[in-house]
Parts: sequence; C-alpha cells; structure tokens
Amino acid sequence: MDTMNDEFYMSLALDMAERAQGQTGINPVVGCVIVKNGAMIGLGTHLQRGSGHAEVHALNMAAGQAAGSTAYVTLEPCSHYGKTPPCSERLIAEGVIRVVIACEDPNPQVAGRGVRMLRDHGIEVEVGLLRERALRLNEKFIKYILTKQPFVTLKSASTLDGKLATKMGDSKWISNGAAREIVHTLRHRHQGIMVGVNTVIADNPSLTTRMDVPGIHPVRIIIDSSLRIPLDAAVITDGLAPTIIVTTESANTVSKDALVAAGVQVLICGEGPRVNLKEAMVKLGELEIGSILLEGGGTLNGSMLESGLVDRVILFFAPKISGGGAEAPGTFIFPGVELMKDAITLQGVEVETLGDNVCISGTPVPR
Ligand code: AOF
Ligand code: ZN
Repeated sequence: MDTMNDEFYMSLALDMAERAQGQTGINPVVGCVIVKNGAMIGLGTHLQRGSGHAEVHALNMAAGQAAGSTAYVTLEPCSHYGKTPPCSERLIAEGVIRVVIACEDPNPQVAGRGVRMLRDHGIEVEVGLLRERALRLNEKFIKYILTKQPFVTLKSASTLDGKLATKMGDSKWISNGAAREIVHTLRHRHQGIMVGVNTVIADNPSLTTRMDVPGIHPVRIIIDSSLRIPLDAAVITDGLAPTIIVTTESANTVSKDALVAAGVQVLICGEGPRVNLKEAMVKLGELEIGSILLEGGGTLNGSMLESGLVDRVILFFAPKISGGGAEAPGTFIFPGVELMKDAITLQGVEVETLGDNVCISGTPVPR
C-alpha cells in the first residue's frame, strides 16, 4: 500500500487539474495519478469537454499494468454514461484495488454513485484527502452543475478611494503590471466576460485574453437595456470571440435586427426599462456559459451584487487616491444599506500583495 505518500500523489493530481483551468468549459478540472509498487505508472488530466476523463488518460498510460494499483483522483469517478463511458467501470475493469478521492462529484447523475459502485466491487475507497483545495478548484463547476446558472466572479481594479477612473474618465493605468496580468488569467479561466454598455461606449474594449502564453478568449456579454451599443464597437466587428448582447423587450427592434445581421446574439431578458439580471443568468446558463467574469462599471457591479448574483469578489487596489466625488465613477453604485450591520459582507477573505498593489478577495455572504 502507498498510504504514506497519499498527500504527495493527490497534490500532484490537483496540480495537473489546476493547470487545465479555463479549458474544460462547463466540465470540472480533474487530475488522476495511478501508483503501483511505489511508482507512478499513469498520469491523466481532463483537458476538454467531450474528450477523455482524467482516469481514462491515466489508465491508458498505465497500459494494462494497473491491476493491484492505487488511483488518486481529485473528483469522485463518474458512474454515468455522459459524453464518455463511466470511469468507475473502467477502474474496476483494470483491477485497481484502492481509490483515493479528494471530493465527491455533486453532479446529480453521479453524487455518490461512483463511490458506491467502486465499493460494491470490493475496491477500498477513501474520500476527502485535500478536499477543501479540490472544492475550491471546481467552484465554478459545482455552482453550475447544481443551479444551471453561471458562477460569477466580480473583478475590479480601483484606487484606494474605490474609483475606477478620474472625474475626466481617465483610467490608464490604475493597477500595476502584475495585477493586470492576473486579470488576463482570470479571463482565460471564465467562459464569459460581462460589462455594461457604458464601458463599451467609453473605452471600446476588446475584452479578450492577452497573456504571455496564448489563452482562450471568453464570450463577450454586454448588458445594454436600450441597445445603445455602436455598431462599429470592437466587440461587434473584431471577430475575435462571440458576443452576446443582453437587452429588454422595450429595446428598439431596428437596432436588434442590425446587431443580429452583424453576427451578434441578442438575448431579451425582461420587459425593461432595465435588463432583468436574474433572468439573464438563467438564459446564459441555458447557453452553457458556466462562469462569467464581471468587469462592470459601478452600476452593473452594484446591481449584480445587490441581486445576490455574485459568487466571488476580487478587488485590486492601487496605492492612489484620485477623489472626484460623484463625478468620478466608483466600483459599486447601488442604493446602499442604512445600517452597517446590513452591509454586504465577504467571507473567506484572502489578501495578497502584488508589489505595491493589494488584492482582496472573498465570497459575499448570502442575504
Ligand atoms: C470523472 N473524471 O475527468 C471528469 C468527470 O460529458 P462527460 O462525459 O464529459 O461527463 C461530464 C461529467 O462527468 C461532469 O459533469 C462531471 O460530473 C463528471 N466529470 N468525472 O470521473 C473526469 N471530468
Ligand atoms: Zn469519468
């Protein structure tokens, strides 16, 4: 038995899964290590939705030598026929005698059935090694598979006084290079990126992923209640990634037709005058967008947060104070609470310093 090294192998499996973040769509990231007689004989990572699961890649590498081995898997092996056959069946067929699992698969089609199937075949199964890390790694998958709605990460880069720009609208640059680099990794790791139309009108951003190594561009989602987006906006003309405009029934149908003709998908969410953001999340989930990076202005950030639609907040602060009162756009604009005890609070707060910038992140406590 290889019990002494359990944590070593599971953390390797988690490391592999971590590196695949952003490329599995609505699927989880999963890593698997097969160990026999003190040696690794198979490594596998789930790389893309529709392609092989981690266990299958690892067992293929083991090339028929897995009888009597231990498998370390970061997620409960599946028990269902999805786009691929069940991994539990394959582990059984290969003669694996022990399976160590970091966390259960919340997918209602699996949810404990994988573990049961393995145990029913006399395999020793242990669940929970490095569970917290595994759950965190798949927080987007877990939210989507349980609710069919996207996991939303709100990201902002502001001055210490919470400003996204000066009173003149100047914002280049607030945060330092290290913080801006992380933002592009975040874009790679989300299927969608969401902003309000005012951001498009003010900055004409491309909202693509730009990193030292090539990354995946998220689908661009623009919240635009009355279809004010200019037809020559980069997100409409550059063809670098699909664009979805979310609007209302009361929006001008001529503009809608022009947008559709320009190759953009238009989603109607609510009667107006404002987009029904809850409905938008349901419809975007139906389009299999399982995660969204919200890079909104203050109004969209405030509405999303107030509606309880934000799952993680990541705030970068630069050591600058630019003032400007109400004329300078702030990170969160919403009516606000009367008493501090009613403020939106973050839990699981983490603080990271990036040179002279600070990143504060956490999960809003549901209200
Ligand atoms: C595993 N190992 O590597 C992954 C699992 O559509 P499919 O066939 O790819 O199935 C997707 C579901 O399978 C997904 O929702 C999750 O429950 C599980 N993913 N399971 O044993 C893996 N990626
Ligand atoms: Zn599987």
